[in-house]
Amino acid sequence: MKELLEKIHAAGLEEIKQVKNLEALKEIEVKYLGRKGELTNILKGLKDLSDEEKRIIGPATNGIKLDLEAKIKDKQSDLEAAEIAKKLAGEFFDITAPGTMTAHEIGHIHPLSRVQQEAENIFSDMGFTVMDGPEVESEYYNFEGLNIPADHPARDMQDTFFLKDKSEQKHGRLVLRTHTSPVQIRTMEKYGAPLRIIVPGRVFRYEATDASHDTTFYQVEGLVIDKNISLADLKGVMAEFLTRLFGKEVKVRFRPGYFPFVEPGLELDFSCLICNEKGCSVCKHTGWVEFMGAGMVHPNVLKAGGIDSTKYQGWAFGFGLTRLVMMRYGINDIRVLQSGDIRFTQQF
Ligand code: FA5
Repeated sequence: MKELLEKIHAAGLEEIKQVKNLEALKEIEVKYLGRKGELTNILKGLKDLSDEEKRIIGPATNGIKLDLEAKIKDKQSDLEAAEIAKKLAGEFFDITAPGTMTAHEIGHIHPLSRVQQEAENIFSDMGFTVMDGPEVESEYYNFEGLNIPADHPARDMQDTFFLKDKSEQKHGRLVLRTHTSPVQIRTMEKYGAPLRIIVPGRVFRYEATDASHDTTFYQVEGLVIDKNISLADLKGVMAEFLTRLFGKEVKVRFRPGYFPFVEPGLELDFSCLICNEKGCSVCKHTGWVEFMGAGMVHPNVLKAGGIDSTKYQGWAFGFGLTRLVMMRYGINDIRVLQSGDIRFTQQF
């Protein structure tokens, strides 16, 4: 029996030594160590041997089994390493080749921000300074300082969001500003005359929404204060601004309008670029598009801003930036602009 074991051991070692691939190695493993393998059979037959033989053959068989197991494992590692090396030798991996993944998408400027930046650049070129002001405003700056006292019917022109905060405020209750005009007073107080500013910014109105009205939208305020300033300057500045913005000649015209903070007050229209003044649905067949409110700054407003109205005068305007963006890109519903819908913004 002992000789048989030694023969099996030697044959197993030789076969493991000679084997050339993993498949054949697996066969050797089954042949010697499997459930019906040669060594397993010997172990199964131990029960028929004498106690004396059992004591010798049992441990000897187990020793051979462990040895073959270890040799098979080593051989398996060698064969696996050899296979990987062979594969690598046959392959060329070009680490400088461009990847096959599509490039990561990066964001881009929202059309509202883009037109705002263009407007800021054009006005800056004309010598205007770009100013900013708070979106949460006091009633004083939003209304009283602009010549709209509490009992004035003009308060109803702009439905207002009031803040719940009831704490004692120096300048009345807090509101979400309904227009950018409060920054007129703030700038006059801070810098005095002369002034040449624009104020782009977000404003809020408690209104029912439709295709051209939103509760949150953007305006651009303009204010020029100096000696010998007239509405002729306003007409020239706005014609130049719109011509540069649209890249073709734009005409402007005045119509009478009413705002408590200007006197006289007016509305400014520009020539319809869609139909070249022939008349279309956008300009309601008039050839002109309503654009903004404007006028000569009211003496009460100059006074609120600490400016001597006997020495200085000026004009102010306020236009809807959001509606300008709609006109620029042919957007027919204002509500999509700030909807956050990525399908909309991806078009620009
Ligand atoms: C004003 O807000 C004045 N502060 C403008 C002004 C400034 C006049 C300086 C004189 C001197 P108005 O309420 O008309 O005016 O609004 C100005 C522009 O904002 C409108 O022409 C329109 O383009 C835009 N606008 C008004 N309401 C909405 C709204 N709900 N949604 C989108 N745009 C609006």
